[in-house]
Amino acid sequence: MKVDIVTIFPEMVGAALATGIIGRAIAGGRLDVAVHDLRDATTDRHRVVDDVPFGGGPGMVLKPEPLFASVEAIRAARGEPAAVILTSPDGRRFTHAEAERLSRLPHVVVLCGRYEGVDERVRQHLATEELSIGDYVLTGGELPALVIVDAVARLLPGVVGDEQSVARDSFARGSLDFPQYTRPAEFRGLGVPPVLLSGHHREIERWRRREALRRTIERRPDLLKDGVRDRDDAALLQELLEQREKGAE
Ligand code: 4GX
Repeated sequence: MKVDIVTIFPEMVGAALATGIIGRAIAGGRLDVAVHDLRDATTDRHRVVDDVPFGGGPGMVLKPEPLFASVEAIRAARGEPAAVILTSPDGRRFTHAEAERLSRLPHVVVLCGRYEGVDERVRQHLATEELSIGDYVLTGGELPALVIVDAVARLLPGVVGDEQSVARDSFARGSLDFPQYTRPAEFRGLGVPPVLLSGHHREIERWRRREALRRTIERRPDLLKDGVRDRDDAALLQELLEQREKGAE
């Protein structure tokens, strides 16, 4: 997959992508990321990317010319992207389902917004979609771009070593994760659920599914409504919901 990121802080974005699993995916050629300095697409001596808003008011707005020029240079050098994403608090919420959708595209461009925002003509005539990573205000779109690239890249074949672990990811299943323990079996007097030490794989699997569902009912009941479940999970869920009813009486 090809990804182009347009930003006024290319060093920040480049450094984050060079590290860890994503860095390895880029080094191994599974992910082709190019980071572009928005200022390289300016034509004036001072490399100005922002200006005051028409109509007045506080703050600055990213000018349209450098953003259009940057995407046009990307088109010429790297081909026509399948999506041009603007990171913005006004965007559709970025979720795991959105990550899966993007992971099936061959080439995406991500534009990092800054200041009070971008000229509306960028939103309407350059970006093909706007994505928000959550309802909070950040200082710029660089962290959202990195969040999006990270979540998408780990879905690409061969990026995360264990394919099975990606398929079993909590949001891919529609429930939260089960509790994890590692050695030692007793730590400061705190034990580990005995079933995990029993070696009974079927029972361990069932315990994990029950605990994952219990945690999801408790913390994120909203996830349960559209989750896909097999018959065993449906039965476990029913059982837990009934237990809860009783507990509430
Ligand atoms: N999820 N921000 C972008 C500037 C801006 C405003 C409007 C384009 C349009 C954010 C988020 C986020 C703050 C990044 C405002 N750019 N982006 N920036 N939450 O809060 O994506």
